[in-house]
Amino acid sequence: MLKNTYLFKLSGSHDLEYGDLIPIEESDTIPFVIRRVYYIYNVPSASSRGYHSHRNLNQVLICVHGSVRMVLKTPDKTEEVILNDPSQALYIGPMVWREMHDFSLGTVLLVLADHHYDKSDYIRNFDQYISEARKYFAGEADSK
Ligand code: T46
Repeated sequence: MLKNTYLFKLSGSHDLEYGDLIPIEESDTIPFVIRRVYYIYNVPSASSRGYHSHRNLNQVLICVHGSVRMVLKTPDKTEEVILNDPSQALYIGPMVWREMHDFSLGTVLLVLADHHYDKSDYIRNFDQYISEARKYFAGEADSK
């Protein structure tokens, strides 16, 4: 996967007759203190969302119903991930460009975040993103 991203499995209780339940607990399940939760729904299939990066935010995305195609970018790589399983979670850390496409009808995308909403943490211009991300990832490599 791209730097600052990974997929992981959420464990829970599964029962063919009784149904399924997945608990989410910070530190055990989620690798940060959860300070904000939001969900995205009612997205027309022709709409795409995102087209930005965050400078500092850590997030975990869980598609609790339906399906969405995530396009993730760093300066040198692009990757696509389909989220269509409520027991699968996608971690996205700082400085990863994200786009959301092809929402199926009724999709609900749950997002857990480690900071309150902060407009100034967003980079919405792709050229600006590339410029900041190159410095960010070069700095990370230097510190190793
Ligand atoms: C992200 C992807 C996965 C708020 O007022 N509070 C909030 O916590 C959020 C997330 C958004 N908003 C407002 C800001 C905009 O007026 O809701 C509106 C839609 O937000 P935005 O266009 O940023 O939505 P997406 O779907 O493009 O991006 C969202 C998150 O903003 C972003 O952090 O990573 O989901």
